[in-house]
Amino acid sequence: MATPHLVIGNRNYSTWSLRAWLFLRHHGIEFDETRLALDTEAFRQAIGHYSPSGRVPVLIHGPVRVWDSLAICEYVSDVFDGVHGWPEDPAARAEARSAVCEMHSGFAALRDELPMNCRARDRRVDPSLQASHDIGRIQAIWSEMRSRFGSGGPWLFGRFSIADSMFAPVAMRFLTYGVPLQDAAQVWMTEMLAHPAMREWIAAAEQEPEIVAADEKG
Ligand SMILES: N[C@@H](CCC(=O)N[C@@H](CS)C(=O)NCC(=O)O)C(=O)O
Repeated sequence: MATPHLVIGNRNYSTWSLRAWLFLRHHGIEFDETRLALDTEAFRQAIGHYSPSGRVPVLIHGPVRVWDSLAICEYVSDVFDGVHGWPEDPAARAEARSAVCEMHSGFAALRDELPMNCRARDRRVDPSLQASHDIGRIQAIWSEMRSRFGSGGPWLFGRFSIADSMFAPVAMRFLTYGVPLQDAAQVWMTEMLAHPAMREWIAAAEQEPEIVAADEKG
């Protein structure tokens, strides 16, 4: 099988890149990587060569091109042995998909007002009503998934799933902006931030020189 090639953006800021990268890394899949710094002329010149949407992440695997983070996680689950993207149980699976779709298509206020900034700590923002609602809703998802489906392991559905990858950048945001969490949500967040692949990502983000001014808040 060809070695997959993942094209990502800045580790410090690119949440969608982190989701796909973490999923591959968690499952020990070997892959080549190209990093294109967001919001640069180099990005604009190179991205069309890799991604039909002009966005990252994109996974290239032989003749296959997958240009969306969720689609990458699902593709990897489909083609690599031993990768289980979703819980087996149909009820858990349906709820995992619902939570992932809610993340993938929603929480716009949170994403806008509390951008991921892996190397920043002790930032403070005053979230709007809508962003506060997003924060509450995400905590409720984490707590509920852990209490109803998490008995088989430390992750949202016990075993690590696409849902954990999809919410990983939110854990990063809550750390940066010091968002206080309830117990069960805090436990999952602590587990996620201690994941060896997350630590690897954060350490590499800390070495990046680029600054995207629009994502420097608080
Ligand atoms: N729905 C896409 C979103 C991808 C996306 O918006 N990526 C951002 C970086 S995190 C991007 O490529 N921005 C570059 C641009 O729009 O020029 C996914 O899930 O992969």
